[in-house]
Amino acid sequence: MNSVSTATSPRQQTLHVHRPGQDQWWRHAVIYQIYPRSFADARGDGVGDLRGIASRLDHLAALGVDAVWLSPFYRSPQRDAGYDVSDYRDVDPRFGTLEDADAMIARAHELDLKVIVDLVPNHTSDQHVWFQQALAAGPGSPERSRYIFREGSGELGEDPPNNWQSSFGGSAWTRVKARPDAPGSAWAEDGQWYLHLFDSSQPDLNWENPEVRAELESVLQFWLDRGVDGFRIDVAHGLVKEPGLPDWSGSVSMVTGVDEPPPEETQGSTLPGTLPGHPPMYDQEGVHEIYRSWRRVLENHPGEQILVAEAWVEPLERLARYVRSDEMNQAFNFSFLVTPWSAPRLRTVIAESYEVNDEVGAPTTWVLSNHDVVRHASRLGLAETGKGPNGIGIGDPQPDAELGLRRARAASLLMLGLPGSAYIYQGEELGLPEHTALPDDAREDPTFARTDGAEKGRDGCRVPIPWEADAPAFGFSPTGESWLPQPEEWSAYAVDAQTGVQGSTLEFYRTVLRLRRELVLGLGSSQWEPTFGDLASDGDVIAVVNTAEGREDVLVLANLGSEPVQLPDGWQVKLSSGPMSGDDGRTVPTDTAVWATR
Ligand code: TEU
Repeated sequence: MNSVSTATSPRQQTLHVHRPGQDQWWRHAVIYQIYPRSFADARGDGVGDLRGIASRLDHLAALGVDAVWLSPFYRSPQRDAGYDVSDYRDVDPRFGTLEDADAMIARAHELDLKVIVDLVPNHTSDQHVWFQQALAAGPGSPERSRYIFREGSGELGEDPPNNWQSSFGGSAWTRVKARPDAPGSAWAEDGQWYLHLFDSSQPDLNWENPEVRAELESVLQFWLDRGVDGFRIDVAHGLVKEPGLPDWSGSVSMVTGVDEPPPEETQGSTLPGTLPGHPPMYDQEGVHEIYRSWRRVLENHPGEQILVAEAWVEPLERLARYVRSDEMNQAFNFSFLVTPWSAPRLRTVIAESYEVNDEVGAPTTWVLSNHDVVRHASRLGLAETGKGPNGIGIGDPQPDAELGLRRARAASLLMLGLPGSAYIYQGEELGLPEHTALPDDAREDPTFARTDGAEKGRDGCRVPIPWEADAPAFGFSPTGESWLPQPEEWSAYAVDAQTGVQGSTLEFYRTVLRLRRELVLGLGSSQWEPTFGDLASDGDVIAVVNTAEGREDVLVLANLGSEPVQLPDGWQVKLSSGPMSGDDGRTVPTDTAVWATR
């Protein structure tokens, strides 16, 4: 039984107590994720770029966010939309130049927005000079030891070294000579295999090699010197693998985390302190030492830059180990993101999030959407809520758009009323749904091809966003080009179609963020509102009071039940995610959230 959600005494009602001095920007920032391919395209080739981003940053300043995080814009063959980096110190020509990056960072700072960039340390692109050198140099060379090359199993080495599966489907190993599109001369014929937890074009780096460690620290330094305010660390739980690379027949797939725990007979991890059946490629003890040394790199730099862990690690207690005081500053709260639309389940994850993060003195974060998952305006409109499928196609069960949006607005109001830092994914402020009818031949996510179409993949949440209802490509590009087709109905979601329109999702987010900032909700303390008694512990209402000295208390209440509920006495509505009901406007309908003050 969870002691927090069944609490009865006032003391046990406490969720989180703000500690004096813990007021740094990243403890309460609202961070907006820009997906560069799909934000704004200044050049008109259908792919978003850095000049496009710089030209639209005023929208984000007006929205009221504190920081932006940009998915990778480095030089890359774009086999995994930029998460396959071939040069960490250059901008891909599709996105612009280093000068464009400098100008974009400068413009953001002018608007008082911090800039967080994405660092991909688990793997490089196969077009990275290191990997090309590794192929050319052959087995046993120092060049190969920057990656994870092994001899195959089987009599002739014809089988992969172990049974690991790629998160994108298929084996996690590719044999050097077997690769069909090998760039000729540099390609070796020695028959070794290399490890790739993702696409075969994304070879995993060998983090046992000091040269790899030194190189990535120098990359951090490079971007710190260009003025960035932090790094989002891709696959932060994956860098170190268990020695010996033991077989593991569990499956780890995109979005879902560990899908299938390994069967009893499987050899799992034997490391002390790891969980039974712990995947030998994830969340190994050795990763923490890396983040401790990175923290030192940041601390030696003037200003206050941060590290954010993208780590699909459960339970939350394990995740909190990434944000101990000498490691990273924040970790994405994916446990919150994947929680089904259920008040008891959400209450549990909210309580646990505070418990584990407070234990290590880190801020809790909240996130509902990103470039890897079905947008929450659609996910919450599916018959089964929760982590959702990896993409939705024409033949799949379709979300209920109206229900999804109603719940999405309620979920966002709940999330943004809670102390901690919160993430917004581009387009979510427009109430944008997933594109659920993309033609298969437009799909680019490697998961689609690697699973033979069994998973539709992540393209549906990556479609270029609409700015102007009546412009070509809805103002995404001046020419009307768009690397993925946009649904016609998206004109209604365009920024200009919602600006100044009362009740629009955009104006709703603007108001929410303005109030959140005015009341400094991100730095509040929080407790369960006791009025609901049993209802709050077992029922369909989530009710949290966000408090701070010197300002009014704010009740953050969400009704996930099928019956309307009354606002407790003494509270006055400040803002709601949808229309209130009842003669006095104090009734909270189904799938509606409210902020109230007293
Ligand atoms: O995603 C990584 C990711 O989601 C994995 O951590 C996965 O969920 C995990 O293995 C399951 O436990 C990041 C990026 O966000 C994504 O876009 C990239 O495709 C991927 O890394 C590879 O770089």
